[in-house]
Amino acid sequence: MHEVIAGCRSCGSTALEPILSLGEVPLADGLVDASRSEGIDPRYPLNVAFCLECSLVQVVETVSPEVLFDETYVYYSSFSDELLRHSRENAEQLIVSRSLGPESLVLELASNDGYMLRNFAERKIPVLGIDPAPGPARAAREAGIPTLEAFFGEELARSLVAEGKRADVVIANNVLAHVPDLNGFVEGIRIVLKDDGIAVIEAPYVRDLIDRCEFDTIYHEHLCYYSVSALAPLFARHDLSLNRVDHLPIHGGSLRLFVGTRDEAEDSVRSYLEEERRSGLTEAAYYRDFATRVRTIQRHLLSTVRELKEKGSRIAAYGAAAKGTILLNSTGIGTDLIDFVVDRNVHKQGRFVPGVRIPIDDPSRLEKDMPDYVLVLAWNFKDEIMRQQDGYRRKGGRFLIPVPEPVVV
Ligand code: JHZ
Repeated sequence: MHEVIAGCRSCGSTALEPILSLGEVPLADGLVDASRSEGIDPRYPLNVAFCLECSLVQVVETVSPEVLFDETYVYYSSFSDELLRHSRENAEQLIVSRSLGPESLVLELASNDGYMLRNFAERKIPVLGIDPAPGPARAAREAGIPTLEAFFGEELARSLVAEGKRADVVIANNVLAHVPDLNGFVEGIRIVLKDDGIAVIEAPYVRDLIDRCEFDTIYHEHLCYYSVSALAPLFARHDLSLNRVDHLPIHGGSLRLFVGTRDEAEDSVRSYLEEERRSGLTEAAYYRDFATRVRTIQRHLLSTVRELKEKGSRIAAYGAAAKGTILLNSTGIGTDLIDFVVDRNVHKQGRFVPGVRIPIDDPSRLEKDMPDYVLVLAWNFKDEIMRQQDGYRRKGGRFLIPVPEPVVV
């Protein structure tokens, strides 16, 4: 059902130092349909290692992408206003900075439900989305965004080029972490990119993950956790140049990378590389206390939730996020402590969080049921969620934010 890598996903070195084990957990986005409620949810070991050669942090187990991104994959990007705003701003900047128009082509890898490409399509800029998950790809097509339901890699890139499709802009947000054939994916970007084109790539920043103990963002979909130091040699191996790095708050802290076929590296790249070396991010020692800090947070969170429950509180959770599956299962918070989870994504409602089997409902249930506390599993969108749930809060409801350390607000 899963494979264990023989060497680093980027450089191939076998010098991999284990840094964390989250035990055996279900697939983070494998939400359980009511019709499957009889069965047992499959669990897979989840172990993280650091490559002593190229400093890439990675999960050593690979679950087949065909299993992860099948018909049951119901992550739709369009349910967060903040993500939509973030994507629109990015698109608007690119339209101006790259002078995009009717002759251009914007290609998005992991285009999901068309949340990003629609910003270009609205301006009559030709777009093509590529996404392997049938549900989101269908939603994108229904919204008028041409979308290929496929996994992107070297082969698909070559066939696009053979059809005369080379991109002025390749967008790859939250997908570089998801591909088992990392080198094939990056090679595919180089193949499909015009000589003067640009690839704009977003991925969660490993430094934020480690420093803020965002352990729940580790799961089988996320195979790699990137630093600039690990990324630069990956791109260089494929004759691509990392030309600019931005650090953004989205998803608990992400890197936005600007990559091209020409070496036009700005100062930001050099300063990130220097700063990462200075702070030790390229050394195994940086990661050695991570597992202990994760256990401390998990223990603290479990005891906080238990104490609230023992005092007679009713507790719900917000956000059937992938990271929520990991947080609940790896911490041991189940239906004994949490009554239900709410989520705006209508495709998630009526299903269950895998493993712990907590039912997922519509957010309007919070104000109706008035649980005493809401554990915010989508803590990366906590401001948006608390704003949206102001009614619940004003009636006396309280929120429990789990990371970087459990706090009631
Ligand atoms: P969200 C996702 O992970 C998917 P997840 C993926 N694994 C990835 O790579 C990372 O992002 C980066 C809901 N919600 O986006 C929507 C509301 O209901 O933090 C989502 O189901 N109301 C590919 O799933 C969930 O919460 C709201 O107001 O961990 C958030 O999931 C908002 C803002 C969200 O990431």
